[in-house]
Amino acid sequence: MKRLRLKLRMTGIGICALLSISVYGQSAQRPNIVLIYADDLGFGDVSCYGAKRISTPNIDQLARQGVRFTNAHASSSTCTPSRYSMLTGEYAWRHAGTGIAPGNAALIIPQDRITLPGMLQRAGYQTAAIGKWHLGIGGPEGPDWNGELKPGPLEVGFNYAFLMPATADRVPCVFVEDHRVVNLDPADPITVSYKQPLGDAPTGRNNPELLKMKASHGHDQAIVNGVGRIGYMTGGKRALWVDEDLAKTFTDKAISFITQHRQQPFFVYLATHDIHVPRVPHSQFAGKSGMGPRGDAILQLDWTVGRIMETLQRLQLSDNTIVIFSSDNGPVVDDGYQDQAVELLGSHRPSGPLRGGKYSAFDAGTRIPMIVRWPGQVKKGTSGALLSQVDLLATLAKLTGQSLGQEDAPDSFDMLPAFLHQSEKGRNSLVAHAGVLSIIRGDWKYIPASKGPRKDNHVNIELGNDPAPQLYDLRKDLGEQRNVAATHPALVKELAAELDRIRTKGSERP
Ligand code: NG6
Ligand code: CA
Repeated sequence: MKRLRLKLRMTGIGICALLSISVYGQSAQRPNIVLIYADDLGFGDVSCYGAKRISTPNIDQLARQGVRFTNAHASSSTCTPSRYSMLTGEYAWRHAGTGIAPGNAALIIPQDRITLPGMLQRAGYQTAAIGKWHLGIGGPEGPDWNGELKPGPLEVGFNYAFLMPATADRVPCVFVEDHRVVNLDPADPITVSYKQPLGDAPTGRNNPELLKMKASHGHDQAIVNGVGRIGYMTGGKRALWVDEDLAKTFTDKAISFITQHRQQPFFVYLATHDIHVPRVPHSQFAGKSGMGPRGDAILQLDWTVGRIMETLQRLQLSDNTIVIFSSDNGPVVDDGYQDQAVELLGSHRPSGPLRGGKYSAFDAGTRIPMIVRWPGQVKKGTSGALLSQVDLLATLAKLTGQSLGQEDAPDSFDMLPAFLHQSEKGRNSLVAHAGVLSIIRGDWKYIPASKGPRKDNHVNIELGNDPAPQLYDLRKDLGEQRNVAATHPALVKELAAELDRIRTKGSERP
């Protein structure tokens, strides 16, 4: 018995030794990783990034205990492409079909591609996707909501999934767990159409009297829980989610996954619905911010962060867990519902000092809050290093000792020293994607001439399009007010050539 125990202990030592094999001179490690990915949260939306009218104590605490980045970017100024890029390490604009996905899109991530969760699975992690997916589900024929929903997250590297399949403003308004719609009554099957109304089911357009929150643009098709949505849906009554409970449901699922897997390394991708539209926060938060549902949703998001941190603390995992907090794109105030976000905004600046917002090529489109906490490993403070979420794959691969092939994650750089704030040196450049592709290199931002509209009047956001090329010196002009392209023709030419090179080469990594 004694000998067996000794043997086991020796094997244990052997395994530990294996786990800390030196990779390029640095030891591979396997901390737990929790990635809390907010939706449409702007650079200026939380108090540790300068918001004054709203207080986000839990997010601020993360920032105090970790590193707060001031020049980190989502790859794109909308959701689907940012998520695609972050999970694959490949800029979404290289891959057709990665625009904002309809609610009945087929799985967008190719199954033969390395992914962030797949790489971590290889490193021995249990991986979960919880919350907003918006990357399509099902084969080329699209999702079978009443049958097996496959392929999906489980086929691209996740061991477990509990999802809102697209967005809360897109049908079907049901949860998907692994391969099935949760709580579906076979006697009441789901029908979804993104083309025409289904029978005589009420719609936001025809029956506005049934709405508890009216649309300001779009969102006038199916009515679910008194909210008009994009797309038509009938059936699945027992499976419908309750908007007020979305945050709690996702947070609880993440907590159970963490609790269940506390003995092994885990990766939880918790993609919150907050603060996307429709903003229908729980009564615990409704009316609490004084800024209407958009502000209340920020408070609810902060609560989610607090509950996750409390759980890690309670399970004594707080020191051995990297917590990453970020957002998929910049902020929008009116994104299609009359929820008083505009009227109650007051002095709050969702973009902080930046120009533009969601959908925009200006910096507020992609520059987002990003905080990394890992006690004892991350140097506390603020970093201005230029980083992209597309780098998470190569960075965490380096951390966990996983090697990447030349073709894998072609735009992802190992930025581990910057990520842990051991260094202030970020990327040399990055490509930001809105309607147009821009390049940021050092202090300079170059937006090529583009034909699109200058402003989206529905959302009241400047899109950054201009028939003339634009060049901004972000060091002196963070708010992109003075276009200096005309006085720097050589630099414009150089940046245009660099952008072209990255675009045509198929990879940003050398
Ligand atoms: C737009 C929607 C907007 C939002 C966005 C996607 C209308 C009028 N607007 O088309 O409400 O859903 O798509 O947002 O329908 S994202 O954050 O998921 O990219
Ligand atoms: Ca978004």
